[in-house]
Amino acid sequence: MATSVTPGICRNCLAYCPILVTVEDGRAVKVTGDPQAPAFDGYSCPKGRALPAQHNDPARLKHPLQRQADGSFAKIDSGLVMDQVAAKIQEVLARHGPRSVAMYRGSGQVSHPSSAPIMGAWLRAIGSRMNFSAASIDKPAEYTSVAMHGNWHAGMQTFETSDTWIVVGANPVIAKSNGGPLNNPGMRLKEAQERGMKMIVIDPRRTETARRAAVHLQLRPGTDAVLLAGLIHIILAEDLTDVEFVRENAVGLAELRAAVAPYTAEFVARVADVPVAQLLDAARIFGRARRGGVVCSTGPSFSTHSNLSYYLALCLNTLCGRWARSGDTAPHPNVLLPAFAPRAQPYAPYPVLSDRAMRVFGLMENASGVPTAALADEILLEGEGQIKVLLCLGGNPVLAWPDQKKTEAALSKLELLVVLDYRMSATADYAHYVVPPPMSLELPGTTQMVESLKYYGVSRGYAMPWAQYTPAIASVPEGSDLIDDGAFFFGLAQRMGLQLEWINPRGQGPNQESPAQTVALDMTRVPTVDELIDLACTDARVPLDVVKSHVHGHVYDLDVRVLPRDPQCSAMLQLATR
Ligand SMILES: Nc1nc2c(c(=O)[nH]1)N[C@H]1C(S)=C(S)[C@@H](COP(=O)(O)OP(=O)(O)OC[C@H]3O[C@@H](n4cnc5c(=O)[nH]c(N)nc54)[C@H](O)[C@@H]3O)O[C@H]1N2
Ligand SMILES: Nc1nc2c(c(=O)[nH]1)N[C@H]1C(S)=C(S)[C@@H](COP(=O)(O)OP(=O)(O)OC[C@H]3O[C@@H](n4cnc5c(=O)[nH]c(N)nc54)[C@H](O)[C@@H]3O)O[C@H]1N2
Ligand code: SF4
Ligand SMILES: [Mo]
Repeated sequence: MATSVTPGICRNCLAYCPILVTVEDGRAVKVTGDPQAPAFDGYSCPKGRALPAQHNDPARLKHPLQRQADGSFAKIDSGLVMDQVAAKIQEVLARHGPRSVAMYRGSGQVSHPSSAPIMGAWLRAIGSRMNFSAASIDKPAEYTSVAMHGNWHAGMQTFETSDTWIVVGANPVIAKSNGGPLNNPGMRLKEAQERGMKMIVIDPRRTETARRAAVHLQLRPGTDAVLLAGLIHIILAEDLTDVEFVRENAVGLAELRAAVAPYTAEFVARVADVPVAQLLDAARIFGRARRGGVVCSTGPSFSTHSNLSYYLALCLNTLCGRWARSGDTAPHPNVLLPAFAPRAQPYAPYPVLSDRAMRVFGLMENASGVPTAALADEILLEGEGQIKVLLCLGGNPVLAWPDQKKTEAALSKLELLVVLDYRMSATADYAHYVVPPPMSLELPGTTQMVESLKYYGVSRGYAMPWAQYTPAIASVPEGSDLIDDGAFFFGLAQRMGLQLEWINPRGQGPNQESPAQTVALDMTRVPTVDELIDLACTDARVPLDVVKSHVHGHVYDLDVRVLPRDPQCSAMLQLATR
C-alpha cells in the first residue's frame, strides 16, 4: 500500500487552516493540523479532521443524476448533462430573455473559490443580472453598514494588537471563522488575555466564547441596536471618544449624539434586560482602552434591526478610533493579492441601493447583492421576467432560505433546476439534474480567497501576511464522473458559443484598492484549476511560485506600514445617515 503525508489547506470554512493529509492509495484517511505550519500551532477543528470521512462518505455522489418522470434519479454522463442543460437554457432564453435565468451561490463555493468567477462570467455573458448568493441572507448588513458608514483603507485595528474586543453574536472560540482571529482562535484569545485584553461578548447565550469574556452582556435577543446605542450614549456622555480622530475622519457627530440621547443606561438595561453596572463597565472598558474593535456576526444579522446594529458597531469603532493608524503594521498587507499602500483614511460611503428593482415587493439590489430572501417569491410570481431556470452552486435553498414551504413550491415550479453538489441535499430532491464536483482535497487551492474577505466588510481575513498553496492531494473516487463547478459553466459556455471574461475583483462597490482586472478566456479549451489559480494570482505581491515553495505555508516578512492620510483625500466616515 502506498502511504504519504502531504501538507495542504482545509477549505471547510474560511479559516483555511494548514493541515497534514495522510493518503493511502489515493484516498485521504487522516487529517490533522500541520505542526510545521507557522502561526496556526498545529491547530485543526473537528470539521477539518472530518475531511476524510466527508470524502469517503458512501452517500457521496460519484456521477451526475437526471430526474426521471417517476421522480427517481438515473445516472447520466457529465458531457450529456452539459449538452442538455445548454440546449434547454438556450430555448428558455429565446422564449423569455436573460432575466428568466438565475443562479444562486451558497456557502459551498468557499471550498472551491475559482468556480464563482466562471459562474459570474457565464451569467454576464448571457446578460442576466439574477446573480443571487448566500451573502444576502448570511450577513447582508456587513455590506450595507459599510456602504452607509464608509470603510477604512488600512482596515480595523487587529485582535492581536488590541486591549479590548467586543464580539456581537458570534462564537469564534469554537472556530466558526467569524468574530475573532482565524489562526487558532482559542490560543490567540488565551495569549491576548495573558497580555491583559478584556473581551466583551454580547450574546443571549452563555457560549464557549462568552464564558471567557471579561463582561458578558446576556441581552434579550433582538435588542442589539438598543444596546449598542446605549454603549455609544455612555461613551459620548463620559467623553471617552477619540476627539481628534473623529474630527479628522468623520461627520455626523451631533446627529448621532441626538439620536442616542434617549438610550440612557437605565432605559437600555430595561429593554435589553442587562444590568446597568455591566453596561457602564463594558462602555468604559471599550472607551478607555488604547486599541480595540467591535465585530458583529450572525447573531445580530439574523435578528431585528440588523442594518442598524451593524451600523452602530461601526460608529463605535469610529468614535473610539479603532482603525489602523499611520505607522501601524498594515493589518491586511496582501500576499497573493497585488501590493498596495494602505493609508489611514476612509473609503467614502456609497449608496446602499442601486436602481435595479426586483419584481416583488419593489425590492432593490443592495450592497449585498440581489436579495435571496425574495428569490422564492420572484420565481413564483407569474408574468414577464419570471425566473424559469435556477442554477444552484454549493447551496441548499430548501434549508437555508426563509420559509421552507414557499421555497419548495418555487423550486417545483422551475422549468430547469440544476444543483451542483456532492451529495443529495434536500434541494437536490427538486433538481432536474444533480452534478457532483470533486471535493476539496482533490483540487488545488490557495489562501487568496481569505485575503480578499477584507473587501467585503471589516476585520475579516488574516491579520498577518500568511499564504499557502495546496496541490490536489487525493484522487477522485475510482470510476467516478465528476465535473468541477467552474468547468461545468465553462462547458455550458462552449456549447452556447459564449465568450467568458474572468474578473479579478480588487474591492467592493466603488471602494477599489486597485483596478479590477478583466481577462478574456480562451474558449477553445477548458482551463485547469491551476490555470485559474494562476489567473487569480496575476500581480500577486509575492509571486505564486514563491508561495508554492513554502509547502507548509509561510508568514511573509513584508514590513508594510500604514501611511498617513493623503492630503488629497476628502472622504469622511458617516456617524449618521438617513
Ligand atoms: N434556518 C437557517 N437558515 C440559514 C442559516 C441558519 O443557520 N439556519 N444560516 C444562514 C447562513 S449564515 C448562510 S451562509 C446560508 C447558507 O446557505 P447555503 O449555502 O444555501 O446552505 P448550506 O447548507 O451551507 O449548503 C452548502 C452546500 O454546498 C455543498 N458543497 C460544499 N462544498 C461544495 C463544493 O465545492 N461544490 C459544490 N458544488 N457544492 C459544495 C454542501 O454539500 C451543501 O449542500 O444559510 C442561511 N440560512
Ligand atoms: N460547523 C459549522 N461551522 C460553520 C458553518 C456551519 O454550517 N457549520 N457555517 C459557516 C458560516 S456560513 C457562518 S456565517 C459562520 C457563523 O458563525 P457565527 O456567526 O459565530 O455563528 P454562531 O456560532 O451561530 O453564533 C451566533 C451567536 O449569535 C447568538 N445570537 C442569537 N440571537 C442573537 C441576538 O439577537 N443578538 C446577539 N447579539 N446574538 C444573538 C447565538 O446565541 C450565537 O451564539 O459559521 C461558519 N462555520
Ligand atoms: S477551522 Fe475551518 S479551516 Fe480550520 S480545520 Fe476547522 S473547518 Fe477547517
Ligand atoms: Mo454564513
